[in-house]
Amino acid sequence: MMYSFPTAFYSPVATVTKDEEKARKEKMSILIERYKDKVSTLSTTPDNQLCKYEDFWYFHGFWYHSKADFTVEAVMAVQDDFQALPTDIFLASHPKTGTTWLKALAFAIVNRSKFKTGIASCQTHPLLTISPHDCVPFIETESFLNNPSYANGLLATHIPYTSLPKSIITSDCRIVYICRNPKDVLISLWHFLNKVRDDSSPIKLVDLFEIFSKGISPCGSIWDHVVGYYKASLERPDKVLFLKYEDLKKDPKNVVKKLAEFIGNPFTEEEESDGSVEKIIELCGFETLHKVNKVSSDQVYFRKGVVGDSGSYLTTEMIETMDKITKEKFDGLSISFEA
Ligand code: PAP
Repeated sequence: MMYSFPTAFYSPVATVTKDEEKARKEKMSILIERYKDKVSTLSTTPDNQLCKYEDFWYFHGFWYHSKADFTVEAVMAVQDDFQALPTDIFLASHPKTGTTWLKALAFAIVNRSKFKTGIASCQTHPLLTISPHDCVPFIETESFLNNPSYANGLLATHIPYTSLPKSIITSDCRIVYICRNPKDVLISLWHFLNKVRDDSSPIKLVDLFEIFSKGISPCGSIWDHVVGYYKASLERPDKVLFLKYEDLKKDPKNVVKKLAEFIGNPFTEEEESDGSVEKIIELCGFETLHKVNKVSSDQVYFRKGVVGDSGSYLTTEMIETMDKITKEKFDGLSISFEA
């Protein structure tokens, strides 16, 4: 499932059929109508280079789009309607921090007795034919579509911790959060937006930098998003697991084992010695998923998948600004990034 965005900022994707697009637009209109009074009271972004393409709305301390998926209306609807089950496991993230990878890993771990994970031995694994986004739905999108298909109790969300629907916290659900160096997130987002926008003029990096560094981005600020989940992981370590994209790149085996244990599917000694962990890492690795999704609309979720790519794009001043914000925002917390 490619989640699609009908505004100028994001564009609908080619694989969505006309009927699906029509139904989606109708549901979107219902949500917009439902929340129009509430949204009309919110602050919007001041005029600047990027916001001439699209406004953002400020809701409960974070910025969102309006009139599409992953929007302020979707968050309001999820807050009002979504009922979590105690057995649900939420994969939470700010956009572009490793959501797709985490979805693939969690799905492969939870379903490993049903679907063998060795690429050579089992070509029928869902992840070898469909995108991780088809395997683990976002609650925002599902609520928006009014068509819940919550598979295996695995669900995803980009909603900040403090804005999660109450039942996720009161039901004591487990939450796995993944964060990533904000500089790489900015570059990943910039490439993504320019691929999916239907406006022909590309967004300039300098314009995106300007608002991103002020905390204005979809479900942003990234810094506050990370801090919310990080603090929750300290307060409720048995319920919130905090992961870093960079650690997953550096030491996938240990992180995957930790993830499996946290979500209640630890690897047995036998599995550890028969290479099961490595098979899952290979199945969910960038190379494999990039190849599988090459001809689908979901190819936009697989660009480079490396650490430190921002160094090739950001100016020295931009790097200094971003590093300064990261240092200030994460002051006193054990969150750091090497590059
Ligand atoms: P989303 O929030 O829109 O779902 P998300 O999956 O969080 O996006 O982030 C996409 C990034 O993860 C891309 O990073 P890049 O632009 O710097 O390349 C994408 O390449 C990367 N990514 C996706 N799958 C994997 C994977 N299996 N291993 C490593 N990185 C991955």
